This record gives sequence, structure tokens and C-alpha cells, in this order.
Amino acid sequence: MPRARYDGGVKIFISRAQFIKFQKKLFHQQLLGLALLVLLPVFVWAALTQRTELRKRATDSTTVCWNRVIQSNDTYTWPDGCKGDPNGQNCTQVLVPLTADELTAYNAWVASGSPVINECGIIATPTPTPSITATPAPCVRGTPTLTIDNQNQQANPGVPLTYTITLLNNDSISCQATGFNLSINTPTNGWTSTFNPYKEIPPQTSAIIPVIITSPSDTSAQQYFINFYTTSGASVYHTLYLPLGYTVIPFPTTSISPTQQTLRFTVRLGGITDNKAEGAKISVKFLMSDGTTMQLSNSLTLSHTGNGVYEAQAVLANALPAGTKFSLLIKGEKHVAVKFCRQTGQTGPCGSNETITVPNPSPLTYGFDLTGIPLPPGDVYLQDGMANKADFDKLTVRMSKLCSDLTAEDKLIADLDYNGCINVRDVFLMKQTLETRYDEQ
Ligand SMILES: [Ca+2]
Ligand SMILES: [Ca+2]
Repeated sequence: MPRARYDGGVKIFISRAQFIKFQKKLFHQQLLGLALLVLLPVFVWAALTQRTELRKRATDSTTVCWNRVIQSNDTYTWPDGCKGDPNGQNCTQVLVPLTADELTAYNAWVASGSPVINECGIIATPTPTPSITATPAPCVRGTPTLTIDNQNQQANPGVPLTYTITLLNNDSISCQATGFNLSINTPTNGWTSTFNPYKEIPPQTSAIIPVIITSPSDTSAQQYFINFYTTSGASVYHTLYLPLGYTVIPFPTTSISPTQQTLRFTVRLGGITDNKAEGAKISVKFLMSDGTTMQLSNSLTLSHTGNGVYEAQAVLANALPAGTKFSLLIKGEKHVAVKFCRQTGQTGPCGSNETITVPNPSPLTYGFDLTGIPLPPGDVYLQDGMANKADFDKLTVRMSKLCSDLTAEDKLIADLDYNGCINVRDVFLMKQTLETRYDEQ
């Protein structure tokens, strides 16, 4: 049987040369197979390594500005060849089509609502139109951001203040621009405001809105809070407000200080409870805190206002400056002087260093209610600044006269209760003063 197989071999190889040639060919094929066996794994390894490296590069890549992709019909390109590089480096003035992988990533970004990419800013390219291949991005409305640098300001009454407000539209980039309605709630009594009540702002974009507010010229000095409101017909999320502080401060005193000033002195006279002393005179002296004095040049005539209260007025050509400290020395025509250190309500002697202070602003009409201490009669004509025996003698010597025989001078000297007679009642009043009173100064 082996012989028979050999014979068969003989039939295949016609000669030995052919057999040798066959063996060489077989050897070359084995060599090629061996080479493939060695090189193929190397090739596969290299390919896998390259793919891993590409993936790694893709993972490590910096931010891609998908919002810069330009869509035209069914083509997607990078503007200026920047391929979404947020730094804008290596740009060329050509449109570069997106690769297939980039197109897939871009469509995924659009499908996720085109989220804002902070590093990529806002670009003015048109919103991509929906197409068969790209899913339209949903519009997500957001609460706007209101900011202001000068939120609390102050001004004199009637002086305008300008508030510079920044309104940022936080809608997603795929939304249409929003028309914001703007308003403020100033007080109603004479306040004015100036601003544009409507502002259209694209998404992810801010606008500056100047608001000018003016208070009335007679506004009382205090802080007012005024709200600046935004609303829109697009979303309830667009409703919010920003409080603005507006403090009204008074004008400097000098600008409204009157040049003239009316002084009103309200007094009582000792022993007088009716109008009998109508027309009597008083003198007024200002004792300034710096030690100087200011005597009103003329004595003032008293006018009865009711129930034994009398009033006298004087006009100063130049008002007392605000903050001036002083006391008053009031002396009747037959009375000892009384010192007043309070504008109203004084019923006893002045305290040490007690003074009246001119308010700020210095009033046009400056009133003093001095009725708490009736002026004591006793220092009679001719007055010498004290009530003593000489005054008492002038009185008693005239007591013998009939009322009808008294002259005007007699009455001025000794009719202390102004009843037209000189009698024991006048003596009583003078004795009261002699026991207690001398001119204060
Ligand atoms: Ca006297
Ligand atoms: Ca009398």
C-alpha cells in the first residue's frame, strides 16, 4: 500500500526539478505565513493604541463652543475655521465643515436644550432653524437679573437722581427676544420719574436702563424706598423688582434763612388778669452766650390777647442765625426785669448755663411764650433797675390823690394794677415785689 501512494506521487511530479521548485514555493508560503503571524498582532496593537489615543484626546479636549456652529440647509460648519475653540486662536477666514463625530456631538448638544457654555460668550449668529437632522432646542425662560451700582442715593428736595439699572435676560439662547415692561412706584404727591417703559432684550443679553427720579420741592427730609419692576407677556419668571433708596436731605440753612425775622413775645404782668394794661410797654434785651448783649432799640407795646395775656412784636432786619444761644431779659415799664432761658414754659429762675438756642432753620416768625412768670411791678418811673424804698415812697405819696386827679405820670409811676387809681392794692403788689424781686441780669 505505501508503494502504491509513492507511485501516485510520481504521477504528480514529473521530474525532480519540478519537485524542488515545489518545495521552494512551499517554503516561501510558510515564510509569508510566519511573517503575517508576527506582524498582524503588531498592526492590531498599533491600531488599537491609535484609537485609544484619539479617544483620550477627545476626552481631554478643551471646551467646544457648539453655539458657534453655523447651519445652512443641511450643512454644518465652523465659522472662521476656529472649530469652536473659545480662545479663537488659529482661526482662518473659511468655513470648515463639522466632522461626522462633531456633527453627532453638536446634535446631542442641541437635543439637550443648547445649554449655555460660559466660556463661549454670546454670538450673533442666527438661531439654527429646525431641520430633519437637528432637533430644535427648547426655549427655557429664566428669572432676569437686576443689578445697580448706586442703589441708595440722596438729594435735596426737587433735585433729580439718576439710577443706572442693568437688566440681564436669563432666557436660554434658543428663546426669542423678550419685550420687558418696566415701571416704578414713586409716591403719588408730586414725584416724577423718567425712563423707557419698554425694552426688548435678546436672551443671554443685558441692557442698561437709566431711571431719573425727582422728589417734589416741598418733600420732607427722610428716606423713601421706590421699587423698580419688570414684567413681560412671555413668562411669569420675568416678574421681579429692585428697591431704590432715595433719601431727601434738607437744603443748607443759609439758602432758606430769612433776612427778616418777626419776634413775638407773650407775657403776663403781675396783678393783671384783664385788658387794663393795653398799650403798656416792655423792653427786651438779648443776653448772648458770648457775653454780649443786644437791646431792641424801641420798647414794645403790649396788646391784650385775652385773660390777662399780652403780646408784643418786633422785627429784626437780620434773623438770628440758627444755633445762636441766648437768654432774654424782659422788663415792664414799672416792673423789675425777668430773665428767661427757655422759649416756652419757664416758671422759675434760669438754671446755670441754661440758654435758648435758635432752631435750624432759623424761623421766619420766632415766638416766645413767657407767661409762666408774670412781670413783677415795683421799679417805677424813672426806673433804676431795682424796686426799693424810693419806689415805695413814690407810690405812697400819691395815694392821697383822687383817682380823677391823677395825671398820666402819676399813673405810670404808681398805678401798678392799671385800674386808674392808686390805692392799697398797688401797695400790696409793690410789697410783694419788694420782698422777692430785684432786676435779674
Ligand atoms: Ca426803682
Ligand atoms: Ca391801681
